[in-house]
Amino acid sequence: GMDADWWRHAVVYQVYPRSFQDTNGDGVGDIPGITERLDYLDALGVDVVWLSPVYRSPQDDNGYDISDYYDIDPAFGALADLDALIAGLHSRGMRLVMDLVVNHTSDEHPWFVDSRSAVGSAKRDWYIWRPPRQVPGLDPGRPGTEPTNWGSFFSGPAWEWDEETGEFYLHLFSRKQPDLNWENPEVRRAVHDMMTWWLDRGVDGFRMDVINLISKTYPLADGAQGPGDLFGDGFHAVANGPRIHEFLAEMNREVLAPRPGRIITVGETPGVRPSDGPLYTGPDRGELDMVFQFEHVGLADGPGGKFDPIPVDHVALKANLASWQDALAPQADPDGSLTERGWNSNYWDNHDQPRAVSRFGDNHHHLRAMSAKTLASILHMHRGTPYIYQGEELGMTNTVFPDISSFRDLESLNHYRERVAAGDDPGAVVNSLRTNSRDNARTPVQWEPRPGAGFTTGTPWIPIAPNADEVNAASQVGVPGSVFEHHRALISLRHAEPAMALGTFRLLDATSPDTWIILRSWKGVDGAARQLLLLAAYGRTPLDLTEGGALRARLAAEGLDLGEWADAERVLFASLPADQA
Ligand code: ISL
Ligand code: CA
Repeated sequence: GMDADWWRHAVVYQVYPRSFQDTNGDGVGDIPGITERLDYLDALGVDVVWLSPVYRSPQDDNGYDISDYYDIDPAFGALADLDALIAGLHSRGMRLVMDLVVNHTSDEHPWFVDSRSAVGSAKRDWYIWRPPRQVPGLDPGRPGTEPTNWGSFFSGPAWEWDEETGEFYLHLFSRKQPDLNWENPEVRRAVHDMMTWWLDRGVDGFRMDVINLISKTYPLADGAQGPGDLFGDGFHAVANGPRIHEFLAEMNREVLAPRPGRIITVGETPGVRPSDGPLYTGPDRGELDMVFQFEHVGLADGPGGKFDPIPVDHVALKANLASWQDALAPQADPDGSLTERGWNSNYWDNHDQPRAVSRFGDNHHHLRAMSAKTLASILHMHRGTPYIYQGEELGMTNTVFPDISSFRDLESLNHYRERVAAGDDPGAVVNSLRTNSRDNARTPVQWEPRPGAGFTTGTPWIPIAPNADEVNAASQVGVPGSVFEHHRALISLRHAEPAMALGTFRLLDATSPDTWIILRSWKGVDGAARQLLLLAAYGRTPLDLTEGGALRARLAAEGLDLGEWADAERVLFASLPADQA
């Protein structure tokens, strides 16, 4: 019996099933493996498990290409295994969020098989088909006759030619992920029915894959294409489109609203800006509880995109997260009470991002754990629901890729093929993939220091990172000072301390590249007041907190007197070097 806003106090843990725990030695993680590890998740203290897709799928994009929304892929188990997982979670007071991938299906989904069978198929209009562009001298279907100049997210054009019916279909992702046509009310109804079926089965919510791409801007039109670009930019024609809020409000009315208080929803929304936050997540809007923004992770992309990585500017990173805090800050009413205008979801890591400790911290041996703990403290001190990606709670790092054969992700492999075909040096392309490849996040969870890392007794589908003997759960659970115990302490603090979940947010010393200082303030209805202060060193320079020091003076100029905190009941020092703590 938690309140309707229970998810504002919750911590979500993402499981990428393929890499979490294998139980049958085939090298692929499975649902029984998750169930076996529930006591571990319970010990960590998380409230919700978000499960990346386990539906039946040809696995072109590791399950983000679904061929049957009502069944489990045999690689992961069966429906009965999912029922057992739900029961195991619920008996421990945890909930299950399923991934909902409905911008596209697999090309092997019966809907698409029907749709491509004939121009006159009853399901033709469930996907986005267009005749070829008429180009003098080019046969229909040849490169250059695509309906628009858009590239797909996974290299190559966003259109695939269908010889049989003489038209192209749209696929923003791989050619095995055709986009559904959300303009068609039958499509929307089919998705709503499917969601209801899963809720009736006991799942507690949805993480909605690229949900802000479901409304396209019609007529579909060419996007900007710079000199040297292989394709034009279709993103602006498909992101946050004209009917997106209508579609989400309809879904909410049909599926979610009838189950008030129980369901948690988070939309994955690349390209949203802070001003979009209240539109997607405002309590008065009836759309989603939260959205994932991408601006902060985008700070690591260079001019050439994610495979042209640049070091993250720390001051810009702080500023970006603070801008989201401001955009979704509660409104203070005349009587002093606060009205929520939306809610943030806060993350460093997921299955599409390289490991946070490598990207935003320092993964070298002597700084790795301290970096991971500092990042965890910073994440938790932002207002909003924190999302932890499997292995993040252990400080897992990016892996080492000896050559192209150690990559598995189609995004990396397609990019390699495309760039090499365009004449780039193969070694240089591999090098460009190393920092930001999604495979960094997808190496198996490191449970124990032994062959297979406790993940599998067989051959893992992707190589285990070489530091598994050093970085693993066995050496951290119950060990004071470990990254795992730091996460556990932060989660339990969030549950106990209303200022952590609900307090207002203030960033101090915003322009310093060496600090990350956050003040959270909360007032209860009975007048009780609580404050939490995070003083984190970011980078290699320890904080100088001495009286008369420059930092104290800067904070004093912003109205924060550190002297008043000298005997504070609880000061959360985020993993300062031992001599400072
Ligand atoms: O990592 C990305 C590619 O550079 C992102 O653009 C990513 O593709 C985007 O965030 C959408 O991600 C989601 O949908 C994809 C799937 O591959 C990702 O794993 C999923 O999180 C298509 O379903
Ligand atoms: Ca398995």
